[in-house]
Amino acid sequence: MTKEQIQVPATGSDGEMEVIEISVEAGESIEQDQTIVVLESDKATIEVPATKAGKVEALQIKLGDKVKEGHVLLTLVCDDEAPGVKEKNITDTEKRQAEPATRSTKTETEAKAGKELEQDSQEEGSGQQNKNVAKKAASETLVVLDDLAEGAEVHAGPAVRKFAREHGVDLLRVAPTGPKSRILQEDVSNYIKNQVGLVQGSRFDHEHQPFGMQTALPDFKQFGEVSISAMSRIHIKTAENMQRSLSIPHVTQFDEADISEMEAFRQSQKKLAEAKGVKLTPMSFLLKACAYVLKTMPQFNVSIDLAQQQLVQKHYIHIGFAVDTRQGLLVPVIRDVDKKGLWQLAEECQDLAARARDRKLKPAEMQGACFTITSLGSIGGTAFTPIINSPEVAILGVSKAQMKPVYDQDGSLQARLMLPLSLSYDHRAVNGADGARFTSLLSKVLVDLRELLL
Ligand code: CAO
Repeated sequence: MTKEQIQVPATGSDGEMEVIEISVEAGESIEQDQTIVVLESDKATIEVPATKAGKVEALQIKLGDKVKEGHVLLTLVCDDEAPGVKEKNITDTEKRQAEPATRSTKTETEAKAGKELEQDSQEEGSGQQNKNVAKKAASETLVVLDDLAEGAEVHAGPAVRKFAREHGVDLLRVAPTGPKSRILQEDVSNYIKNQVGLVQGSRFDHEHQPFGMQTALPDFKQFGEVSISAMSRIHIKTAENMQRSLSIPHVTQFDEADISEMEAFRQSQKKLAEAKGVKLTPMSFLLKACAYVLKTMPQFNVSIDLAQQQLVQKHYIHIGFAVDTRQGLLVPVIRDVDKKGLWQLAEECQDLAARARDRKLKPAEMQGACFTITSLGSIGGTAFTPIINSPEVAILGVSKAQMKPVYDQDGSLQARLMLPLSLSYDHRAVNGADGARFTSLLSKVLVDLRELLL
């Protein structure tokens, strides 16, 4: 057994540094590279790691002390085989397995092992070494963690960590924008700004935090083979929009419409459709029916501006519809749907969907929608919860129509073609009763086409 004194290392700072954090206690078994104290100079925050593993015999400093290079921080009792340390680690691991750790436990463990000695300006040089240390700690703690984010690594310099600590920010929640996925101070600032914005109801700052509360990912290679590819621009844009829409309080109202008559009518028009070179699918009927309901219930044709505490009522009816393309989801918009007939809607729908798939849509053709329809009807499923296309306040999801046994008004059982509807709406703009009224009216209109055809 030997005794080691751990001193303030060369930091590049001539002046005194204040002890702002003591990360270990007398009697504690510590590992090599674990942070023992955090010092603050007038230029930077420096985390001092243990140069060896061992048991802390005595601390030679206290909080607020002013120290310089060479100042003794603590005395360590070291053993070449460090049995005490091993024993302590096993006990700790067993204890943690018995009681699942919280995120803060993980953050603390990871933070301790991943600390860097040098100042922020010198970080990149020894980045790999620190990364390895952090990796080691992360894999040691993985066993006790129960979600993906818990296995994640955080790469951030001491000043950034201190800044995050001071503001109560969990770095696992901050999207890094620095080189090699490092979290910069401005990432933490932007995260705080976004959180404050969310609480105060103002807009999300997408320019600086495109994916909002993105948590750092674990190294998936530790679980098996992976390959990495870049996201397409459309995919990135969709992900950003979805993230923005996540802050909307969604409610989804489910309903069914009996479209047996509508389908009979559609089939009766097939020959004419062929002659016209147009495909008349349920989509044209849905567009027309939604336009009718939006006109009848204008509370669904608004956008809310919480920052200004205003409702923007639209007096036009433009409806977007989701198109599944190889590059990702696109939402072209059909203008003035209420003023167009079924054939014109079918033609426009077909043209826009084809150009979306050929990447020939102009940006203006994907703007200005009041409402969106997303149809998975040709694919399958019985219901889903569509995500509102902000700043719209509602979206209709349509699933596959199925023949079902339904009792009619006389109580006799009939085979009817039922279309599942899933309406998601923004509960800040629309109340639940209106949500149910919307789908009831929509079903009624789809059952009795006279409203649409007149
Ligand atoms: N129930 C049963 N059958 C349906 C249906 C429904 N709800 N909707 C469409 N169909 C049928 C059509 O009638 C057509 O059959 P017929 O040739 O016998 O008439 C067949 O399915 C194929 O239709 P389609 O897909 O070519 O045309 P569409 O107008 O129904 O849909 C479009 C067009 C662009 C909406 C669709 O092709 C598409 O891309 N859908 C996916 C949208 C999507 O990905 N949404 C998810 C967004 S959220 O992640």
